[in-house]
Amino acid sequence: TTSKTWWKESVVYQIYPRSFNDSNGDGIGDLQGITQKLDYLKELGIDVIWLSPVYQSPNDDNGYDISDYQSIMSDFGTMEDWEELIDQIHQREMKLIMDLVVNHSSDEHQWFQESKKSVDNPYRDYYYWKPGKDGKEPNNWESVFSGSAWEYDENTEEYYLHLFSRKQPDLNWENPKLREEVYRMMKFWLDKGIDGFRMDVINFISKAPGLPDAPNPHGKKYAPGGEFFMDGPRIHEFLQEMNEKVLSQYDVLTVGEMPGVTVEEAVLYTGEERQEVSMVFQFEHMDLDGGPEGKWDLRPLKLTDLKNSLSKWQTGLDGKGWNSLYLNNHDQPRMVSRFGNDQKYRVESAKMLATMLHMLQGTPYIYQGEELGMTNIKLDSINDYKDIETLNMYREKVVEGHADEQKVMNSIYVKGRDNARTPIQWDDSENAGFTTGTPWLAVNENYQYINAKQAVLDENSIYHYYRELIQLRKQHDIIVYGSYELLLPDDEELYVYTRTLGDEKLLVLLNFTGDEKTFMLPSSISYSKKEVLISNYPVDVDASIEQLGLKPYEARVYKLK
Ligand code: TEU
Ligand code: CA
Repeated sequence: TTSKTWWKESVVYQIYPRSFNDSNGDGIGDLQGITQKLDYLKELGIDVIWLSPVYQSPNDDNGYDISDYQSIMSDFGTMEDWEELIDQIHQREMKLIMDLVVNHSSDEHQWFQESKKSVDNPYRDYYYWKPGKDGKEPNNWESVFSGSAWEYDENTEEYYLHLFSRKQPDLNWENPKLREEVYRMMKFWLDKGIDGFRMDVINFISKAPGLPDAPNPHGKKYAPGGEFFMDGPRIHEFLQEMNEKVLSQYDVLTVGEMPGVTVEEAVLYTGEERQEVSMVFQFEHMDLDGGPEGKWDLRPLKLTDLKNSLSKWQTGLDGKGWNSLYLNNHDQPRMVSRFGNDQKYRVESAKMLATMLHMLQGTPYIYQGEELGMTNIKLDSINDYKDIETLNMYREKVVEGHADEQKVMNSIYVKGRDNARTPIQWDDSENAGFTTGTPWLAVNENYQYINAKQAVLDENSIYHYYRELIQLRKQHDIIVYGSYELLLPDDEELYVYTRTLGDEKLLVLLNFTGDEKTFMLPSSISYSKKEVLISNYPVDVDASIEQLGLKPYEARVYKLK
């Protein structure tokens, strides 16, 4: 059964600080810039802000490489700026969750600096150090950011593990001293008043003993070792310990980012009696348009795959755990470019996708700019890109591997993380009002007509549609707690589902195409009263719903009784 909890009824808004709002003209978004925009977020109606990392960092991976967990990145401001920010958030009755990045630190963290000094340094076991095997790396694992997951260090003649960049050495959670340090650091932030954590790749922290080689059927130089570090042997033990020692003493929202997590594992992570995390970010629906070679191996999305996947998570966690709902974040392309139509039907399809997500069971996350219908970008040259994943992949494939440049650039246009990281488009002035200086990453040139100022003034904008969706969640328990059922499972054009709570039903109708489509109400659905809760086209509320026409990318939600 599902208990009622504030974090189930909340809508979360993610801020990627570097790209949100620059207050001092250095081209980089910052904490004071965020504070200036809090009224905008309050007006939108969101309950919780998730702040991507703002800690001291050399920015090899834009703050996901932390060199000091208890101080603020100077590019973003000071601890006083941060205290002002949380204070202003709380004054507006919103909450703040912070990013917890403890699968790895920066190689510039003091722990790592000590660790690399000698094999018997007290910090040596804070990380994974190993001697080479036959003059090569200790195993064949591939880094998520290309190349080997091991880096050789001449000083002690050993390798250290880094699942991400070589400036992100993996922390060794087998070491109880490291765990205690992490718990102390978490308490530091919780005692400063934060309302929870988003936990970066938290299901990677327990590695299989011995770190065995990954299967490598195609005889490549390196191979993905996921099965030896995703949902590893001690992961539930570590999370329960973290909960017992830290989280249980606070009333918090925790969301574990978990690539590769299955529904069965998610039931364990989010089952309330198990005391691990509130919810997880799963990746299944993000992987449907990638092929066997991974995200850059482009595949067209089949709507039935998306429906099957979301339905599995909806029914699999109902009454057993809790879903998080997202289509965007700082690692993913813009949803309207990816799943909708970012040209002729940009507004309609963005609203349709938002309807799909916000009517599901779970806690919805909005990524900055999503509420404006911001789109992907195409920058002319690889030199205009900043993301380390993109740059490393390009180097490996084009510079070293001699792959077709145009093909690789095309995969970057479709999937590159910088699509999500272009500066927020506040208005139609220079640099979209993001900065008075030179933005750290190009502004999308469509800011002249896609921007917050326009959206707030236009009552038919995507922004106002999000406001409406958020308000509806506050008014109708069924949106939060109702059970999900998929209709028309084999339809490649329409996504139709119901939610049920007591004697009420929601009927959610979504047209995923640019054409008009007809919907026939299945005879299994009976009702005596109907009401339109929201739609992205004008609707004749009295018209019969036994058979109805749906316009291009139309979304419509009925409440039936
Ligand atoms: O992302 C985890 C992760 O696996 C991503 O690398 C994701 O799979 C990839 O971006 C999709 O191509 C988290 C953070 O969200 C990401 O920004 C960090 O780069 C990464 O961890 C390392 O901290
Ligand atoms: Ca700045």
